[in-house]
Amino acid sequence: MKKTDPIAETKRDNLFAEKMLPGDFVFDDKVAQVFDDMINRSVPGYSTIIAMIGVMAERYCRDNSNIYDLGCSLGGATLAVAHKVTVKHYSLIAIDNSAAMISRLQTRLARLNFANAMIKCRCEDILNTELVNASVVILNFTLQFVPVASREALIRRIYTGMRPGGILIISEKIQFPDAELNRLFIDLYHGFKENMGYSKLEISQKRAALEQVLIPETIDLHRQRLTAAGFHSVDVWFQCFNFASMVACK
Ligand code: GEK
Repeated sequence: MKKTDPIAETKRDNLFAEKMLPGDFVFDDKVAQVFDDMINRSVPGYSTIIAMIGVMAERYCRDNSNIYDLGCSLGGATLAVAHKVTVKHYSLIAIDNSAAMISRLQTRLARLNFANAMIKCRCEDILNTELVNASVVILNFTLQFVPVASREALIRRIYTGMRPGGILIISEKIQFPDAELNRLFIDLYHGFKENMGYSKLEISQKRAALEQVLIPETIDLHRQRLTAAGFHSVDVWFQCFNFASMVACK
């Protein structure tokens, strides 16, 4: 099995570079085409988070269990897990409701000779998908796109579908209760995006497009929801500005 990803066709993200009419962000084919570049230049620490998801999955994956990557996009986390986990018999189930993402992920897996391996791709809404016998569940920057009213039920269903001793890894853009720190982190984040080559116009148009679609919450709210669902240990393992990743243990 090849260790490197030969997909060099991922294009540079300039979707918001020209002045455009306002509209909500959607995960369509245009986004899927540039997604790797977009997420790497838009989420501080993305590559570290992806690598560490692999490390955590390797520790927690159990024989004959399932690992779910919910909202997998092009499979950044899925591939990190597939490369790290050494357990022989397990299934890695990558789910996204964007047909464009799933189709590109399938092409990628075929090129990497993973197509017939333990990775299964499903184009499904994670609010309806079946979750069973999970030792590891990954929600890497996905819950933030789920309607707020559906988040509690989803977390509870994930908990129910997990084995005792399993972990949920959940990464999110976050909000801060302190208004000054909230402003500071957003401002620092915009500085990060400028450093990554996005113009002020791109940053503001993308921000407007995400406003009604990506709803961030506080770490406290995530912690409360996870604890109320039954997870006994919950904490942040990574944070950079207004992006954080938490781990929750069943
Ligand atoms: C990564 N985890 O690279 N059901 C299924 N998929 C969904 C749903 C839903 N209800 N809502 C949103 N999505 C990836 C990055 S991106 C994060 C995740 C970002 C999917 C959506 O189609 C998109 O592919 C993904 O969640 C969010 O590690 O773009 O900031």
